Formats: sequence, C-alpha cells, structure tokens
Amino acid sequence: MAGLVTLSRYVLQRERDVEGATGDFTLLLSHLALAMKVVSREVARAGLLDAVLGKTGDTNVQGEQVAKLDVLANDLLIEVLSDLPMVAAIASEEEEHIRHTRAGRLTGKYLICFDPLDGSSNIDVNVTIGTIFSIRRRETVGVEATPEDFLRPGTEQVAAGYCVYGSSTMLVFTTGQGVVGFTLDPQVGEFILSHPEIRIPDSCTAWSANVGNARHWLPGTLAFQETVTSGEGRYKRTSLRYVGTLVADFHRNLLQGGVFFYPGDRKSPRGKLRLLYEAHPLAFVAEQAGGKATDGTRRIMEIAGDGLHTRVPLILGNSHEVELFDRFTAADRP
Ligand code: P6P
Repeated sequence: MAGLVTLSRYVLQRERDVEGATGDFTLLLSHLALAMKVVSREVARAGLLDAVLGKTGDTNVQGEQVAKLDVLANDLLIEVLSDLPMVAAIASEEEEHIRHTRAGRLTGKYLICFDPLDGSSNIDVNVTIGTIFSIRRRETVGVEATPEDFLRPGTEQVAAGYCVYGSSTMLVFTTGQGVVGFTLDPQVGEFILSHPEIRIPDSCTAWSANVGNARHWLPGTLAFQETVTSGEGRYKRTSLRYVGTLVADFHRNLLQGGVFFYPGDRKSPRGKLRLLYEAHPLAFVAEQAGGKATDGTRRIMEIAGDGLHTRVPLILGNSHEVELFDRFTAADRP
C-alpha cells in the first residue's frame, strides 16, 4: 500500500505542506476527480449506449453541434460542484452565462472554468477526448460572483489541469508546484500517482496543427512550419501529429516534447481556442512543466478575457519552439 499513492492521499499530504490550507482544495479536487471518473466510464461504454453517442440536435454558444456526451459531462460537473460550499460559480464551454452554485454562491471562494468534453467531434469515432479545468480564487466573497470575476489574467489561477480519456484515463494538474499525473485504475476506482513530476522534454518530437488551414496562415506561421519540417538539426526526427483534440495533442507533446499551434490567421485572426477554459489552464500546466504558451505575441497567462468565451491564438509546448514561433510571426504583426 505504501507505494500506492491515491489522489486523495497525495493532495492531503500536499495540503499539510501548504501554510493555512483548510482542506477545501482537497475536497474540491476530489469532487472534480469523481466527475471525471464517471465521464470516463460513460466514454468507455459510449459505443454501447445510443443514449450517449451522437448529437443532441442543439448548438451551443460556440455555434458547435452539441454531442450527448457534452451535455452529460457538463451537467455532471455542474451537479457535483454545486453542493460544494467553497465553489461560488462556474463558467463552462457549454453554458452561455456563468452558473452560480447552490451551496457556495455567496460565500464560496473558488471559481471554476471548464471545457467539460474537449474534442467532441471525435467522440463518435472513438478518438481520445478530454476535460479541461481551471480553478481560481475570487476577491468578491460575500456576494454573488459576476462574469467580471472570471475576466482576470491566468496568473490568478490556483490550480489547473485536464483529464485525458485515452488508452487509459489520466488526470494531470498543477497547483503551482510543478505538474503531476495520476492514472485511473478502473478496478480500484482510484486515480493512482503515476507521473510524480512531469517536465516537458526539450526535444521537438512532434508539431501539432490543423494544416487544412494553412491556406489562411500568415507568412510567419508558414515560415515556422517550414522550419519544423526542414529535417535539419533538432527537427531531424520531428513528425506531424494532430488528433484534433487539444487535450490529446497537448498531453502527447507534454510527455514527449513538441509544440501545438492554433494561430490567428486571415480567416480567424483570434484563432479558435477559448482563453478561460482551454488556453489558461493548459498554459499554467505547460509553464509549470518548463514549457511556454503565447498567443504569438503575449504570454497567455497574462491575458485577461474580455468575455467568458474569448478566443485566442494558442502556441503551446516547448519553450524553444514557442519562442521561435513568436520570432517568426513578429513580422506579421500590424
Ligand atoms: P479543428 C475541439 O473541437 C477543439 O476545440 C480542440 O480540442 C482542438 O484542438 C480544436 O478544436 C480542433 O479544431 O479546427 O482543427 O477541428
């Protein structure tokens, strides 16, 4: 048992190291983990249950078709968090407006942002999907949270991470003290510590981008693509790897070394990915693992949203490649 470190044991041990920790965070994280275990179970059996596969027929605030599993994951996370006295409100990719919780709406000190099911277009074809979450404190305890409470820089996050539902289910997160990974043992029903300290390798094993958009890319982005595909120097064995699920592409690059980019281009100057529940949390993880995240110019963590669903260009991964991308695209800036 000594070697079997569960998520609860790990966080409890870390709470003891944190001055003034009250156990609130442990409870919050364990509830998030519970929701992800249930989502993992539903994802694993989605193909068997028509109730879980396919589209609802609705479109969300993003204008995207909503998958049944999107709704299940979204509703489950909101339900699990709504009874926690330390959570005041939630911002979700699937919710146009913020959702106040039942228990902590006035006195809760935490705000949660999440993409309940990232990569929905891949659900029905059995390709890896994920959940992304960000936890931040608010200054306005005592009254109901407002959307403005969420429109703060990513540097104010106290924790962030993701769950990747792949060949195994892994929970990866940071509380600002490095990055740690837990793998779900479905027989035990526990997340078990499997990656005590994740650091992004400096090698560029892969670059990840939707090359289908290359006709819209700006010259700097095309020049960057030419460099990472040159086969020269550190790019001798660099491959293109693109799953189309941000969590999956990022997770592979985090463990093996690489760079993901969904840049601003002529068609979508602000890119596609959302700041609050995609870019901020993964930027926090990337930086804590020794990597970087920018919008091609600014550090993602220093950007504050101007809306709950603000989109930003995202360059995410090895410091070497992110810095190189920014240098190449400097000439594209107005
Ligand atoms: P495209 C999934 O819908 C998502 O939000 C991210 O997970 C992923 O990186 C991106 O969109 C894929 O977008 O335009 O390449 O299909």
